[in-house]
Amino acid sequence: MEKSIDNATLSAVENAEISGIQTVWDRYAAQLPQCGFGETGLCCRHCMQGPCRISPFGDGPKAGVCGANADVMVSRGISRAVAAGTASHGGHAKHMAHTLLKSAMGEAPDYPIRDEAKLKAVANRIGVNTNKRDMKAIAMDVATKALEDFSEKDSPLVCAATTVTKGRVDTFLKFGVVPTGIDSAIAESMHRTTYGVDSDPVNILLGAIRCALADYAACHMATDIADILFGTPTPVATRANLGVLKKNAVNIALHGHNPLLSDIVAQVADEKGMNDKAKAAGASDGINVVGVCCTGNEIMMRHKIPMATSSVSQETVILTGALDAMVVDYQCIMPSLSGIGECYHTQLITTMPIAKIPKAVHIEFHEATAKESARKIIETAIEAFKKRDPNRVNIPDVSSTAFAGFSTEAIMGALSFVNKEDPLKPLIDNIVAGNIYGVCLFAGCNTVKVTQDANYSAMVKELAKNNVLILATGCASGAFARHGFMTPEATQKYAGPGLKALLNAVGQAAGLGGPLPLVLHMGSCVDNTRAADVAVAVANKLGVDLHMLPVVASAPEPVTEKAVAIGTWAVAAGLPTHLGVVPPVLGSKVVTEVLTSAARDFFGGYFIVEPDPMKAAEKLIAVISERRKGLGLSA
Ligand code: MSK
Repeated sequence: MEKSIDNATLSAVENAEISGIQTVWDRYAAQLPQCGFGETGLCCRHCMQGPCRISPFGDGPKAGVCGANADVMVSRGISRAVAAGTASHGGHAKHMAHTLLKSAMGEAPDYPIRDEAKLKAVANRIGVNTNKRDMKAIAMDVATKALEDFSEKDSPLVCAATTVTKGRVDTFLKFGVVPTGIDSAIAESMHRTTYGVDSDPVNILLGAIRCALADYAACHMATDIADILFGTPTPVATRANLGVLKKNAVNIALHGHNPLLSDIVAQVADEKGMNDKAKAAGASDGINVVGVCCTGNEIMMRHKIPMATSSVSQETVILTGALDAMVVDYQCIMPSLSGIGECYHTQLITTMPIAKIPKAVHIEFHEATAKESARKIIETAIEAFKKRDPNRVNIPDVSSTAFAGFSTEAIMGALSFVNKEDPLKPLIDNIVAGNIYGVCLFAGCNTVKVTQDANYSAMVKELAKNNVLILATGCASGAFARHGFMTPEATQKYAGPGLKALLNAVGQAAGLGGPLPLVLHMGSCVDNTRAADVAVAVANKLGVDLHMLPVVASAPEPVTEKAVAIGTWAVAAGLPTHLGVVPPVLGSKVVTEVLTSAARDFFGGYFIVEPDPMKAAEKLIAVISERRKGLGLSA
């Protein structure tokens, strides 16, 4: 299997091979064949009488020591993955909410409220009085209400209940999956899946859905507060891929998820004093900040900062020999970065107390002294630059233009150039007329288990050809950005006639002089809720619920537990959701059947597991066709 279809990735990996440096692909090869019990979800380590395992072929024991059968093991395993994903998004969201509170209390001077309109919109939505109140008072109440969503309370989470359709709320109430606290939902999932608690696989899965809806609330909260503190994204043009590194600059990569640190580093990197220091050290182009993974998405859409690469290829940025510092916050950061950094002059810098890596320099980040930390980080990178070996610099000359920053507000803004009074009308009219056949949200990661980016590339071409409007977040965004799919040129090249006409009409009306990009960049992983907001607005306008819309989701290369949580809430929201990698559930017929079929009877959404990208695109088009028929539209 080819490692990647990205020439920049392949070039950097070749550098590694020449230098005898192991990458993620080598470590994957060393793991093969991977454990068949684990791959099918049939191993359990939840107690010390284990580990237990059940053969997926039916030979050997039919249950673990406690009597947990295959259905119990698999449902408990997947439920714990959802809980871990929710804990990650919950931790991120809580960090944002605490910072908003500190900002309101005057304890975080580097975090002023940058988007007052968004603050008021969120406040009005969650029931905070905005009438004649100052921004700090409103922010205090918004942050307090957000933080209340973490512990158990006797009403649904405001960040979820106020952002979905009435029909969804009724469905969630009917099946008893309304979470009453983000942290309490995680705790409940861990409790019910521990030794000797819930052993009904369907009940366990309903618990997982309840936890996944808490994940949705956390994601929405994180996005809302990021917009309040750093501004709601608007479209910007930038570049993506390793070619964005500069030979004559101090190159700093910001990697992870939370914009609290990266946004400040991006601001400080623009300071003249910092650039003068870099130049004095011999970097004639000053400081060059680039992004990796979702932190990369956050700074790309708010600061036009170029994206170097995404998840699976994160090591390649160091392998160019031109990276002076890799600065990480939390999530999706490979521990291997420290060892690879040691093979070069690259300084790995950790910043969060919960995410330290041995041998990295730890510059702990605090909101009260954010700019001070950012300056220290940049000075550390400048010191590392002085140790760079110019003979080892090998930056692949590969990068693509990428337009980023299509927040919900930006999409509505662009549509309002076509119809000021009723911005959704052009979108809905085109869906009804069949010019837009349906909508697909691409989300999720890159994985070593498939050729990097191959699924994304094949699927987007096929769907766009069939007039499916494409939205993207997370490392899916990174893949499309690196391959030039986030450009007007890609629209001209790949869009079917109906899709091309709409993207062109909106782009022209918005004064872009050409069409909108083929793939609309909506942000990081937590920003999947931006896409949900668009779908909810369309559903409300049409007077239908989400499970009736010709809208689908796809994670062609999922990796993390966060992706499991997001996929689960997408299904609960009523979306048919494609996975390009088989999750560890095949050991249980009951779990496989619930996730791929029965979930549809409950929520309207379900998982479609299809590793072949062309077949996956065909299946998604068939689902869209079925939904169109259900709405009485041409199929
Ligand atoms: S960074 S969760 S590898 S999308 Fe959000 Fe990428 Fe997946 Fe992490």
